[in-house]
Amino acid sequence: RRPTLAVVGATGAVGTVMLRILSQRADVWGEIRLVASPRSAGRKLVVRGEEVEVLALSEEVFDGVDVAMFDVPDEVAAHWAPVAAARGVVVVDNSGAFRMDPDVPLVVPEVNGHKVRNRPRGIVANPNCTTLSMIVALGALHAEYGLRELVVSSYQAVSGAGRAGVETLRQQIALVAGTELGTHPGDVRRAVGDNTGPFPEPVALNVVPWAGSLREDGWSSEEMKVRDESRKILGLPRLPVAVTCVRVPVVTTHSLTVHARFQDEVTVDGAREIIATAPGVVLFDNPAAGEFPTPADVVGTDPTWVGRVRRALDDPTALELFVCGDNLRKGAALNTAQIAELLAAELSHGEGR
Ligand code: 11C
Repeated sequence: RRPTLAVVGATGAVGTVMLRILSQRADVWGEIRLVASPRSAGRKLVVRGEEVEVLALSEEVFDGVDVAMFDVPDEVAAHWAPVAAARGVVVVDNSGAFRMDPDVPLVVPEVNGHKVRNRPRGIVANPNCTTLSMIVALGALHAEYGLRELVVSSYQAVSGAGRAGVETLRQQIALVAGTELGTHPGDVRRAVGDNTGPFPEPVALNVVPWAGSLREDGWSSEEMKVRDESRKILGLPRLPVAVTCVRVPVVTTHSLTVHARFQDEVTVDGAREIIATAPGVVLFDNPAAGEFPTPADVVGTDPTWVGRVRRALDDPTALELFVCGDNLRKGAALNTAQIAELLAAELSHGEGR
Protein backbone atom coordinates (compact mmCIF):
# COMPACT_ATOMS: atom_id res chain seq x y z
CA ARG A 1 0.00 0.00 0.00
CA ARG A 2 1.25 3.46 -0.88
CA PRO A 3 1.21 5.78 2.13
CA THR A 4 -1.48 8.43 2.55
CA LEU A 5 -0.24 12.02 2.73
CA ALA A 6 -1.93 15.06 4.25
CA VAL A 7 -0.81 18.58 3.26
CA VAL A 8 -1.83 20.90 6.08
CA GLY A 9 -1.78 24.56 5.02
CA ALA A 10 -2.39 23.65 1.39
CA THR A 11 -3.62 27.12 0.41
CA GLY A 12 -0.66 29.16 1.74
CA ALA A 13 2.41 30.44 -0.12
CA VAL A 14 4.43 27.31 0.68
CA GLY A 15 1.40 24.99 0.32
CA THR A 16 0.80 26.24 -3.21
CA VAL A 17 4.40 25.45 -4.20
CA MET A 18 4.07 22.10 -2.42
CA LEU A 19 1.17 21.05 -4.66
CA ARG A 20 3.28 21.92 -7.70
CA ILE A 21 6.23 19.92 -6.34
CA LEU A 22 4.04 16.92 -5.54
CA SER A 23 2.84 17.03 -9.14
CA GLN A 24 6.41 17.15 -10.50
CA ARG A 25 8.30 14.58 -8.42
CA ALA A 26 8.20 10.79 -8.65
CA ASP A 27 4.83 9.89 -7.16
CA VAL A 28 5.26 7.80 -4.01
CA TRP A 29 1.89 8.62 -2.46
CA GLY A 30 -1.48 6.92 -2.39
CA GLU A 31 -4.21 9.36 -1.38
CA ILE A 32 -3.19 13.00 -0.96
CA ARG A 33 -5.48 14.87 1.42
CA LEU A 34 -5.46 18.68 1.36
CA VAL A 35 -6.16 20.44 4.64
CA ALA A 36 -6.47 24.11 5.58
CA SER A 37 -8.29 26.42 7.97
CA PRO A 38 -12.11 26.21 7.95
CA ARG A 39 -12.08 29.48 5.95
CA SER A 40 -10.53 27.66 2.96
CA ALA A 41 -12.44 24.37 3.34
CA GLY A 42 -14.46 23.41 0.26
CA ARG A 43 -12.07 25.08 -2.19
CA LYS A 44 -10.79 22.82 -4.95
CA LEU A 45 -7.05 22.71 -5.71
CA VAL A 46 -5.17 20.73 -8.34
CA VAL A 47 -2.52 18.21 -7.35
CA ARG A 48 -1.10 15.50 -9.63
CA GLY A 49 -3.44 16.82 -12.34
CA GLU A 50 -6.59 16.15 -10.33
CA GLU A 51 -8.94 18.48 -8.47
CA VAL A 52 -9.01 17.76 -4.74
CA GLU A 53 -11.38 19.42 -2.26
CA VAL A 54 -9.76 21.16 0.70
CA LEU A 55 -10.82 19.77 4.10
CA ALA A 56 -11.02 21.77 7.32
CA LEU A 57 -8.33 21.05 9.92
CA SER A 58 -9.76 18.69 12.58
CA GLU A 59 -8.63 15.64 14.55
CA GLU A 60 -10.58 13.30 12.29
CA VAL A 61 -8.92 14.60 9.14
CA PHE A 62 -5.81 12.64 10.19
CA ASP A 63 -7.58 9.27 10.33
CA GLY A 64 -5.79 6.88 7.98
CA VAL A 65 -3.00 9.38 7.23
CA ASP A 66 0.60 8.08 7.33
CA VAL A 67 2.58 11.29 6.81
CA ALA A 68 1.41 14.90 7.26
CA MET A 69 3.30 17.96 6.03
CA PHE A 70 2.54 21.09 8.02
CA ASP A 71 3.00 24.52 6.40
CA VAL A 72 1.17 26.65 8.96
CA PRO A 73 2.07 29.38 11.50
CA ASP A 74 4.07 28.35 14.59
CA GLU A 75 1.11 28.44 16.98
CA VAL A 76 -1.06 26.29 14.70
CA ALA A 77 1.75 23.74 14.31
CA ALA A 78 2.49 23.78 18.06
CA HIS A 79 -1.09 22.71 18.73
CA TRP A 80 -1.91 20.44 15.79
CA ALA A 81 1.35 18.57 15.06
CA PRO A 82 1.21 16.70 18.40
CA VAL A 83 -2.50 16.01 17.79
CA ALA A 84 -1.66 14.34 14.47
CA ALA A 85 1.36 12.51 15.94
CA ALA A 86 -0.83 11.14 18.75
CA ARG A 87 -3.01 9.56 16.06
CA GLY A 88 0.01 7.72 14.61
CA VAL A 89 0.81 10.20 11.84
CA VAL A 90 4.47 11.12 11.20
CA VAL A 91 4.55 14.90 10.93
CA VAL A 92 7.02 16.91 8.85
CA ASP A 93 6.69 20.40 10.25
CA ASN A 94 7.90 23.52 8.48
CA SER A 95 7.21 25.93 11.34
CA GLY A 96 9.64 27.11 13.98
CA ALA A 97 7.72 25.38 16.78
CA PHE A 98 9.80 22.19 17.11
CA ARG A 99 13.11 22.81 15.35
CA MET A 100 15.21 23.16 18.48
CA ASP A 101 13.41 20.42 20.45
CA PRO A 102 16.11 17.80 21.24
CA ASP A 103 13.53 15.06 20.56
CA VAL A 104 12.77 16.41 17.08
CA PRO A 105 15.33 15.89 14.30
CA LEU A 106 15.99 18.91 12.05
CA VAL A 107 16.62 17.38 8.67
CA VAL A 108 18.20 18.35 5.36
CA PRO A 109 18.36 15.10 3.37
CA GLU A 110 21.65 15.93 1.59
CA VAL A 111 23.36 16.78 4.91
CA ASN A 112 21.85 14.68 7.71
CA GLY A 113 19.09 12.55 6.15
CA HIS A 114 19.82 9.62 8.51
CA LYS A 115 18.46 11.69 11.43
CA VAL A 116 14.92 11.23 10.13
CA ARG A 117 14.75 7.79 11.72
CA ASN A 118 15.24 9.05 15.27
CA ARG A 119 11.96 10.89 15.99
CA PRO A 120 10.67 10.11 19.49
CA ARG A 121 7.81 12.62 19.18
CA GLY A 122 6.74 11.42 15.74
CA ILE A 123 7.70 14.87 14.41
CA VAL A 124 10.51 15.78 12.00
CA ALA A 125 11.29 19.50 11.59
CA ASN A 126 12.10 21.33 8.37
CA PRO A 127 14.57 24.22 8.75
CA ASN A 128 13.94 27.91 8.16
CA CYS A 129 14.24 29.00 4.52
CA THR A 130 17.25 31.22 5.18
CA THR A 131 19.21 28.38 6.80
CA LEU A 132 18.15 26.04 4.00
CA SER A 133 19.25 28.43 1.29
CA MET A 134 22.93 27.92 2.24
CA ILE A 135 23.22 24.75 4.30
CA VAL A 136 23.52 22.13 1.54
CA ALA A 137 26.58 23.87 0.09
CA LEU A 138 28.04 24.46 3.56
CA GLY A 139 27.41 20.83 4.56
CA ALA A 140 29.44 19.65 1.58
CA LEU A 141 32.31 22.05 2.36
CA HIS A 142 32.19 21.11 6.07
CA ALA A 143 32.47 17.40 5.24
CA GLU A 144 35.76 18.08 3.44
CA TYR A 145 37.34 20.98 5.32
CA GLY A 146 35.78 21.02 8.83
CA LEU A 147 33.77 24.21 9.42
CA ARG A 148 35.00 26.42 12.30
CA GLU A 149 33.10 29.72 11.91
CA LEU A 150 30.38 31.37 9.83
CA VAL A 151 29.72 35.05 9.13
CA VAL A 152 26.59 35.51 7.05
CA SER A 153 24.42 38.29 5.64
CA SER A 154 21.08 37.47 4.02
CA TYR A 155 19.20 39.21 1.22
CA GLN A 156 15.73 37.78 1.80
CA ALA A 157 12.81 37.73 -0.59
CA VAL A 158 9.41 39.01 0.51
CA SER A 159 7.68 35.65 -0.04
CA GLY A 160 9.52 34.49 3.08
CA ALA A 161 6.80 36.47 4.85
CA GLY A 162 4.07 34.57 2.95
CA ARG A 163 1.37 35.84 0.61
CA ALA A 164 1.08 39.07 2.61
CA GLY A 165 4.74 39.82 1.95
CA VAL A 166 4.36 39.38 -1.81
CA GLU A 167 1.16 41.45 -1.95
CA THR A 168 2.83 44.23 0.04
CA LEU A 169 5.81 44.44 -2.34
CA ARG A 170 3.55 44.41 -5.41
CA GLN A 171 1.32 47.17 -4.01
CA GLN A 172 4.32 49.27 -3.02
CA ILE A 173 5.92 48.86 -6.45
CA ALA A 174 2.66 50.08 -8.03
CA LEU A 175 2.79 53.16 -5.78
CA VAL A 176 6.38 54.10 -6.63
CA ALA A 177 6.65 52.94 -10.26
CA GLY A 178 7.32 55.72 -12.78
CA THR A 179 7.94 58.32 -10.05
CA GLU A 180 11.10 60.17 -9.04
CA LEU A 181 10.82 58.70 -5.54
CA GLY A 182 13.91 57.46 -3.76
CA THR A 183 15.72 60.78 -4.01
CA HIS A 184 14.77 62.50 -0.74
CA PRO A 185 14.69 61.29 2.87
CA GLY A 186 11.31 59.76 3.67
CA ASP A 187 9.77 60.19 0.20
CA VAL A 188 9.23 56.44 -0.32
CA ARG A 189 7.81 56.08 3.19
CA ARG A 190 5.29 58.86 2.57
CA ALA A 191 4.23 57.33 -0.78
CA VAL A 192 3.72 53.92 0.81
CA GLY A 193 2.00 55.27 3.93
CA ASP A 194 0.77 52.58 6.31
CA ASN A 195 0.99 49.96 3.61
CA THR A 196 4.11 48.22 4.96
CA GLY A 197 2.38 44.84 5.47
CA PRO A 198 4.51 42.41 7.49
CA PHE A 199 7.63 44.62 7.20
CA PRO A 200 8.71 47.43 9.55
CA GLU A 201 9.73 49.73 6.66
CA PRO A 202 8.90 50.12 2.96
CA VAL A 203 10.54 47.33 1.00
CA ALA A 204 10.10 48.77 -2.52
CA LEU A 205 13.12 50.89 -3.54
CA ASN A 206 14.62 49.92 -0.20
CA VAL A 207 16.63 47.42 1.87
CA VAL A 208 15.39 46.57 5.37
CA PRO A 209 17.83 45.13 7.93
CA TRP A 210 15.18 43.13 9.74
CA ALA A 211 13.31 39.79 9.56
CA GLY A 212 11.18 38.19 12.26
CA SER A 213 10.72 39.49 15.80
CA LEU A 214 12.98 41.11 18.40
CA ARG A 215 15.09 38.80 20.57
CA GLU A 216 17.62 39.61 23.31
CA ASP A 217 20.33 42.21 22.81
CA GLY A 218 19.00 43.48 19.47
CA TRP A 219 19.14 40.18 17.57
CA SER A 220 16.20 39.21 15.34
CA SER A 221 14.46 35.84 15.62
CA GLU A 222 15.51 35.10 12.05
CA GLU A 223 19.18 35.64 12.90
CA MET A 224 18.91 33.37 15.93
CA LYS A 225 17.24 30.69 13.79
CA VAL A 226 20.04 30.71 11.23
CA ARG A 227 22.59 30.32 14.02
CA ASP A 228 20.77 27.69 16.09
CA GLU A 229 19.58 25.65 13.12
CA SER A 230 22.96 25.63 11.33
CA ARG A 231 24.59 24.36 14.50
CA LYS A 232 22.01 21.59 14.93
CA ILE A 233 22.00 20.43 11.29
CA LEU A 234 25.79 20.36 11.02
CA GLY A 235 26.17 18.77 14.47
CA LEU A 236 28.42 21.65 15.62
CA PRO A 237 26.71 22.91 18.82
CA ARG A 238 29.35 25.54 19.58
CA LEU A 239 30.00 26.81 16.04
CA PRO A 240 30.55 30.60 16.14
CA VAL A 241 27.88 32.08 13.82
CA ALA A 242 27.33 35.80 13.17
CA VAL A 243 24.25 36.65 11.09
CA THR A 244 22.61 39.82 9.81
CA CYS A 245 19.24 39.24 8.08
CA VAL A 246 18.09 41.78 5.50
CA ARG A 247 14.88 42.00 3.45
CA VAL A 248 15.21 43.09 -0.18
CA PRO A 249 12.64 43.85 -2.90
CA VAL A 250 12.78 40.37 -4.46
CA VAL A 251 9.63 38.24 -4.74
CA THR A 252 11.15 34.77 -4.30
CA THR A 253 14.70 33.44 -3.74
CA HIS A 254 16.87 34.21 -0.75
CA SER A 255 20.53 35.13 -1.28
CA LEU A 256 23.37 35.12 1.23
CA THR A 257 26.95 36.27 1.43
CA VAL A 258 28.91 33.72 3.42
CA HIS A 259 32.34 33.97 5.06
CA ALA A 260 33.16 30.41 6.14
CA ARG A 261 36.32 29.59 8.09
CA PHE A 262 37.55 26.01 8.20
CA GLN A 263 39.97 23.90 10.22
CA ASP A 264 42.25 23.34 7.23
CA GLU A 265 43.62 25.58 4.53
CA VAL A 266 41.33 25.83 1.55
CA THR A 267 41.95 26.34 -2.14
CA VAL A 268 39.53 27.91 -4.57
CA ASP A 269 39.95 24.99 -6.98
CA GLY A 270 39.25 22.49 -4.20
CA ALA A 271 36.18 24.42 -3.02
CA ARG A 272 34.87 24.73 -6.58
CA GLU A 273 35.27 20.98 -7.08
CA ILE A 274 33.35 20.22 -3.85
CA ILE A 275 30.58 22.65 -4.76
CA ALA A 276 30.35 21.45 -8.36
CA THR A 277 30.01 17.78 -7.36
CA ALA A 278 27.79 18.09 -4.26
CA PRO A 279 24.25 16.74 -4.81
CA GLY A 280 21.70 19.57 -4.85
CA VAL A 281 24.31 22.28 -5.46
CA VAL A 282 25.25 24.07 -8.67
CA LEU A 283 28.47 26.04 -9.17
CA PHE A 284 27.76 29.11 -11.32
CA ASP A 285 30.89 31.18 -11.05
CA ASN A 286 32.48 32.96 -13.94
CA PRO A 287 32.57 36.67 -13.15
CA ALA A 288 34.65 37.39 -16.29
CA ALA A 289 31.59 36.33 -18.28
CA GLY A 290 29.19 38.08 -15.89
CA GLU A 291 28.07 34.70 -14.51
CA PHE A 292 26.96 34.48 -10.91
CA PRO A 293 23.64 33.42 -9.41
CA THR A 294 20.90 36.01 -8.94
CA PRO A 295 17.31 35.53 -7.72
CA ALA A 296 15.94 36.49 -11.14
CA ASP A 297 17.50 33.34 -12.64
CA VAL A 298 17.37 31.02 -9.64
CA VAL A 299 13.65 31.41 -8.79
CA GLY A 300 11.64 28.29 -9.62
CA THR A 301 14.68 25.99 -9.57
CA ASP A 302 15.57 23.30 -7.04
CA PRO A 303 19.32 23.52 -6.29
CA THR A 304 21.42 25.82 -4.16
CA TRP A 305 23.39 28.02 -6.56
CA VAL A 306 26.89 29.14 -5.55
CA GLY A 307 29.02 31.82 -7.16
CA ARG A 308 31.75 34.35 -6.35
CA VAL A 309 33.90 31.63 -4.78
CA ARG A 310 37.01 33.28 -3.38
CA ARG A 311 39.61 32.51 -0.74
CA ALA A 312 39.62 35.17 1.98
CA LEU A 313 42.40 37.65 1.29
CA ASP A 314 43.60 37.65 4.89
CA ASP A 315 42.95 34.06 5.96
CA PRO A 316 43.97 30.97 3.94
CA THR A 317 41.44 28.86 5.91
CA ALA A 318 38.38 30.92 4.88
CA LEU A 319 36.14 31.16 1.84
CA GLU A 320 33.82 33.92 0.62
CA LEU A 321 30.70 32.79 -1.28
CA PHE A 322 27.50 34.19 -2.73
CA VAL A 323 24.63 31.71 -2.50
CA CYS A 324 21.07 31.78 -3.87
CA GLY A 325 18.19 29.37 -3.24
CA ASP A 326 14.46 29.47 -3.97
CA ASN A 327 13.04 30.03 -0.50
CA LEU A 328 9.71 28.39 -1.33
CA ARG A 329 11.21 25.31 -3.04
CA LYS A 330 14.41 24.01 -1.34
CA GLY A 331 13.86 26.65 1.33
CA ALA A 332 10.51 25.14 2.32
CA ALA A 333 8.32 22.86 0.19
CA LEU A 334 11.00 20.85 -1.61
CA ASN A 335 12.97 20.00 1.53
CA THR A 336 9.71 19.04 3.27
CA ALA A 337 8.78 16.83 0.30
CA GLN A 338 12.24 15.20 0.34
CA ILE A 339 11.90 14.42 4.06
CA ALA A 340 8.41 13.03 3.50
CA GLU A 341 9.75 10.82 0.69
CA LEU A 342 12.36 9.36 3.07
CA LEU A 343 9.50 8.55 5.45
CA ALA A 344 7.38 7.10 2.64
CA ALA A 345 10.24 4.76 1.66
CA GLU A 346 10.63 3.68 5.28
CA LEU A 347 6.90 3.10 5.78
CA SER A 348 6.54 1.29 2.45
CA HIS A 349 9.26 -1.12 3.57
CA GLY A 350 7.09 -1.96 6.57
CA GLU A 351 9.54 -0.66 9.13
CA GLY A 352 6.80 0.95 11.22
CA ARG A 353 6.67 4.47 12.56
C1 11C B 1 11.44 34.88 6.14
N1 11C B 1 12.64 32.85 6.72
O1 11C B 1 12.07 34.92 5.07
C2 11C B 1 11.49 33.67 7.03
C3 11C B 1 10.18 32.97 6.93
O2 11C B 1 10.91 30.09 10.59
O3 11C B 1 10.11 29.22 8.80
C4 11C B 1 10.14 31.58 7.52
C5 11C B 1 10.09 31.59 9.01
C6 11C B 1 10.38 30.21 9.49
O4 11C B 1 10.74 35.80 6.54
